[in-house]
Amino acid sequence: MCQPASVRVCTDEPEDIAYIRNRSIEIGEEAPLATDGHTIHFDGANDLARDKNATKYLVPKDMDLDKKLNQIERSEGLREIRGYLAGAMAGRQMYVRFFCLGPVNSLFAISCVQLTDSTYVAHSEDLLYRSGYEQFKRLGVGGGFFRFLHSAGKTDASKISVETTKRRIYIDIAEDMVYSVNTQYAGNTVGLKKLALRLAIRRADREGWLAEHMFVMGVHGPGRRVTYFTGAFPSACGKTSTAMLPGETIVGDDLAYFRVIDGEARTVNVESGIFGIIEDVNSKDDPVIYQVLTSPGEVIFSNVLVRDGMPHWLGMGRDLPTEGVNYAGQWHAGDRDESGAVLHASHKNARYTVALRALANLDPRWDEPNGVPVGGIIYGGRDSDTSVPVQQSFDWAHGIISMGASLESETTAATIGAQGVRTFCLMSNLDFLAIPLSKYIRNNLDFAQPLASQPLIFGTNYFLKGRDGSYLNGKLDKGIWVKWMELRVHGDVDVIAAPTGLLPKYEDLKRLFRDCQNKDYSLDDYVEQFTIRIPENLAKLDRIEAIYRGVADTPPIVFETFAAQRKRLTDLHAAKGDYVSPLDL
Ligand code: SPV
Ligand code: MN
Repeated sequence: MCQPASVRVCTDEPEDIAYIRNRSIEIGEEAPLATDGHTIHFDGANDLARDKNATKYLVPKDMDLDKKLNQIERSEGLREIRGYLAGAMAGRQMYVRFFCLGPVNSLFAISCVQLTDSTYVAHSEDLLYRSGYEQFKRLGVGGGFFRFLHSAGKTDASKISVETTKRRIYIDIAEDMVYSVNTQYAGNTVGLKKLALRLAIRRADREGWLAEHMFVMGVHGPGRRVTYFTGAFPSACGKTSTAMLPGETIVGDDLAYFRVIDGEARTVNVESGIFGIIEDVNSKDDPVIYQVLTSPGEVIFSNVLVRDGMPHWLGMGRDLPTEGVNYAGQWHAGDRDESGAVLHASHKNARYTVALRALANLDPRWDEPNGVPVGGIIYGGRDSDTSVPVQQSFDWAHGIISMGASLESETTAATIGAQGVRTFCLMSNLDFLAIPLSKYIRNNLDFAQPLASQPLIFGTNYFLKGRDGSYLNGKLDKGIWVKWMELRVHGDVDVIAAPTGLLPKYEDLKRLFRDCQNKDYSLDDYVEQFTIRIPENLAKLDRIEAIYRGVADTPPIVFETFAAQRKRLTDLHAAKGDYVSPLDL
């Protein structure tokens, strides 16, 4: 169908992996930078983020997927996308790659095959996923493969996809197959990332496990104790920088599978690398990743500014050059795009791609076949005015419903569209849901039933602002919140019950700030940050309840949980007014 000039089937052997890396430079999808191992890749000016509108499920006529999910009738969609793919690889080489999601030889493992005409996609996957050719030989064609077919489509002299109005990402749930065409941005093309997540959510639903948009990290407690946490944050809301917190260890930063093994909740990193947002990565806020990005070693930079062979990005902690080359071509400070908006030196969704093995803080258990035990689960959004910086749910169902299923976030540059608009983002997984919302919530609620000990659930908010509009917390305060959560998992500290959850006590945070960061945390700061904002919390409940009233088959416990939360908030309001200090609870 795609009519490539030739086909290169790659094995797990180093020479095949090197072939892709070299070929990418040879044909110009990547260019070498001055530092050994570093390359730059540019996506097109209209192709710098996930395209939610062009991403659709192919759904057979007689099937009813949730109406909140973007879909197209299967035969119509197949006709359209196969039309775009027909002949799309003419004159180019097609690469056939085999990978594995999750640790190989494990219960979690899912075999994948990617066909692509993009060396950038194929190279990225070498950094981001475990090799799977040997597994493919072992399992053969009956191995339950996820399959991905991608073509960049028509490209210009700089190898940029030009027909972005014909960009399509279609997910054929009937065949575990995803088609992607006329795009290069990794979130639309790297099959094993967000395209596989959609298929995995369906497989997990059938088989009784969970596929989540979550990091996995080890938080280091007193003594030599390590407690594992997973966290769901919408894109560009502090997920990677939480997983990379100094002093802690990373298992993964984006995708996690969960299973119950011997009565225990276990999780693995689906990937083996990071495709992370580069903006604001600097030596002060993200020292570990900054070190990797400024040292020799394999790194793909995408959509940053390049000057004299060096990558530059917003928030890197240095003055940026006033000219260079970026995704828009030659760039000078003050340049504007067609719509008159200022063109930044680097794009807000500019990223880096590195293998986990490059990281000094990689958790030693990151690749264990049975994963790591889950101590706690964190849900966090970009919320300037409602939720406290950190709180624990009353129990599993309260956490799943009032934190995960109620997650909202102000939109960011990780998806195409306006930024700063408050949107509903269920478990930060809504973009990738491939089953009805009610079913997904039910699966999350049910997951903990067989567990002897259920992970604790926490809600965080790194983006709370004060009356003057400035952020109430520093970027590294999240390092204290994870330490506090770790202590909670082991029952080492007490809490204050608020209507929305269980709050930390001032003295515990004060001690943690002093011991971990040598900082004086004032009582005034604590009170301002942890004041329960009742009108804002009630408004949020109104918004979320209205959404679930429009969701078919929402489990009744969802509405019961909202009603109980509303009653706690209105009772406190009657007694103490709009804004209640944690010291008055
Ligand atoms: C995200 O946007 O959530 C990412 C990057 O992790 S993408 O590959 O675009 O999904
Ligand atoms: Mn993500």
